[in-house]
Amino acid sequence: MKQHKSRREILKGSLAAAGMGFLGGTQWVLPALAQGETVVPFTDLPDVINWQRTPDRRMFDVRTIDGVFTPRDKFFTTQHYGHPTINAETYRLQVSGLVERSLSLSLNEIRALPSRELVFGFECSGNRGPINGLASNGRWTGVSLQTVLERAGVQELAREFVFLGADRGEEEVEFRGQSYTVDQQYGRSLTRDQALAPEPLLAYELDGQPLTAFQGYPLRLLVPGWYGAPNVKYLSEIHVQADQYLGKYQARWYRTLKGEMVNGEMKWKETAITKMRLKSFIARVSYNGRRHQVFGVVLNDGTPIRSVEVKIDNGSWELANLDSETSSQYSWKYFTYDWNGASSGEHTVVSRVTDVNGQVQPTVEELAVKKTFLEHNAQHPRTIMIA
Ligand SMILES: Nc1nc2c(c(=O)[nH]1)N[C@H]1C(S)=C(S)[C@@H](COP(=O)(O)O)O[C@H]1N2
Ligand SMILES: [Mo]
Repeated sequence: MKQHKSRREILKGSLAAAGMGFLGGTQWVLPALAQGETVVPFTDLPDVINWQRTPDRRMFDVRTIDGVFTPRDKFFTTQHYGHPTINAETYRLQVSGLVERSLSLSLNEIRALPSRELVFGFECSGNRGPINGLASNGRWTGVSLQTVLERAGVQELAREFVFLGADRGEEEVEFRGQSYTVDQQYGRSLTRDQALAPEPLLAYELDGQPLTAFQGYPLRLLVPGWYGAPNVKYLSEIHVQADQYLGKYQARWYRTLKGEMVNGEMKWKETAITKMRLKSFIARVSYNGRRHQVFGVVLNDGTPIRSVEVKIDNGSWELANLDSETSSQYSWKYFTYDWNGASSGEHTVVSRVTDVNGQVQPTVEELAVKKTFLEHNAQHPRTIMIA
């Protein structure tokens, strides 16, 4: 607690003093930290990082983390069809298909339903080191999906719940060498069990204020513990059906091809992007005198964490401290490791996380059976230069 406050103060002061901006194409300049705390440069980063290449894709600089929640204007973002303009007055959430009563809910009607808060940090399934900028942590407010579905009444035959955004575009659908161009909305689906579970939230606030256009104004689905793609923004329709939804962003664009040994035979499985794989990464190394501190982030599906360990160069794995401020189930989590007596020169620093089921974050070698690049949760050694 105390440690975080001081880090926040330190960074706020020094970033403001340096007049630093983190927007489009700005090169990151190391902040001169106050109170003797200095950031050690990573040597595995490109010289110039384009944090916001387009309005639709913005990375968060994890070296600047200075509190539990990512600031609203720094929250990472990515979307496929730009930001649709939605009029809050005429906006309606449609619930249709295999329900007892179709619904058409205004924002006020949605806000009048019982609300709850959710602390949920997630990453895009394409997030990876060394930058790891497609991840953030938020405090969201909204209504349980369950509450809305109970109001509509779900029919016996309902198996698949399709969530469609108001954003749309032309997509090519390939079929046996032929290609058809059709208009499509961003869409994702949940099975009956997933949709009727208590966790999913229809969120209308981030950090106590209406969602930004980047984060899906006016309403988005959040599936706690899952990757970014299922968290449908600009949510305009929930369609309940019996057959499987095979839209592009459900079945094709977001999937993983991975080998798995079954009865001594390698089976190649293609799977949808759902729960976040167990991951930790090092976000920053700083020093005060000869005391160095390694600071990092853990993301997973909400399974409690047993430990995080840090390894310097070819040393042994050493236990890191898990931060209690980020201990709620679906928050991303912080860890720190105090490293004494670091010598000058280049060093390699790596972290690995283990959950209470004994699952350990894999090494790059162990993850080699994964062919496609999404869900890359391997341990990531980083290099730093100590003066
Ligand atoms: N409507 C809509 N929802 C969407 C997307 C999109 O393109 N359209 N992109 C998804 C992807 S791939 C990610 S990683 C997250 C990003 O959420 P954020 O912009 O709030 O960080 O939104 C998801 N929800
Ligand atoms: Mo994503």
